[in-house]
Amino acid sequence: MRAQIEQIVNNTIAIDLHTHLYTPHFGPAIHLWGIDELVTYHYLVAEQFRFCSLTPAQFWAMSKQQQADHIWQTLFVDRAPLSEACRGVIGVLKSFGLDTSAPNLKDAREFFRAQDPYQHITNVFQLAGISQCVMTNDVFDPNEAAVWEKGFERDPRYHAALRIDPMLNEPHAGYKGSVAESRKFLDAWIERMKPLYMAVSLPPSFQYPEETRRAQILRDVIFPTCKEHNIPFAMMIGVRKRVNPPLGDAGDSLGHADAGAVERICYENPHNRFLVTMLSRENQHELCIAARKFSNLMIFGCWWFLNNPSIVREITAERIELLGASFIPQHSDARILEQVIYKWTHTRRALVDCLESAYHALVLDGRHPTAAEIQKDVDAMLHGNFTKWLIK
Ligand code: HDL
Ligand code: ZN
Repeated sequence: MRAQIEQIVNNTIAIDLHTHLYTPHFGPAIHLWGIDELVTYHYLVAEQFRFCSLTPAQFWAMSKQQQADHIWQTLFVDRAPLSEACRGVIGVLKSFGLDTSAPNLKDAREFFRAQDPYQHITNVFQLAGISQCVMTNDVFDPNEAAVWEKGFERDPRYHAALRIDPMLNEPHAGYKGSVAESRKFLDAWIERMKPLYMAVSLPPSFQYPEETRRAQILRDVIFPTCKEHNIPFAMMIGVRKRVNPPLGDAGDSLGHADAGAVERICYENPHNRFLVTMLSRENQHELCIAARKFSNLMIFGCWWFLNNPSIVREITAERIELLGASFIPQHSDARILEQVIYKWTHTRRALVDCLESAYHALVLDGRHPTAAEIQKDVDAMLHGNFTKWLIK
């Protein structure tokens, strides 16, 4: 049965519903690919500080290539690349037939430099087994907004997601509009971007309802706008930004949040559809129970600090036990193009293990799943549950 599950999981193309990938139109500052970006991924930036005496200031003073050379030496030459993020880089090199024990990045740089950016995207999606991805589009970033305002030919493989963190989390620095102005602002961006969903990340302290501007904007602007445009609202809950500011993107942490806020939002907005992921391992069981209570709640992914095989297996096993195949097991959260290769390879490995265990238990209890039944479950988890959530 394992071989059958493996064959189905490895041959079912997935939709990657949350990434930080961009098409080349958005420019080299945010369309990131190649070995220097892979090796300076903020997960590895955080990890290399644990093995070297560099201060953050000294690290950031180096060029991107110098940072990559330093990280390669520290995490990949001076010792075995043991962590999930390190193994991911190894997996990417292996998928292109590159030397995973190279003493430096010279050959890898030559390989990536020789790639045509557009053909490379096709190659990478094929290696990752994904057909489409959803970007994270920050309309409050003037550089990104300018690309949208200028217009560009959309790549059907890259969908938009309207990310609105400044509107909800930084009113002082972000958006200050009235309810009417906010709705007009969102209507205009939805018209321009045609996003598959609207999204926000929220701190562990997130509460709903509460007497705050954030709760008022959610109630009076976000939920009605999503309902009117018939798009889901994605809440990614539990991030504590910049607990160590000098580390930049590597400086965020997490905390336990109140899954009750998710339940109250789903209960008060029965005609809205929600995508929710939570960052704390301790929130996962509560989130599964919330999904059992509200059929307008679709839980997704083993987000960020949870995207480690030991935790992915634990979370996916409990989700299967509590929700069957009615959840979305993973998204890559990839920031650098080639990361989708290892993030989806690692996801499929864990999913095969969890499904083998679940179907084996089903056999013990008296029913042998057919190949068609296994395929139906895997289709739902890797793309069907998401596409179903978009059309109502
Ligand atoms: O807010 C988010 O979407 C997070 O995924 C952050 O981008 C985080 O820095 C990240 O890259 N997680 O993988
Ligand atoms: Zn993300």
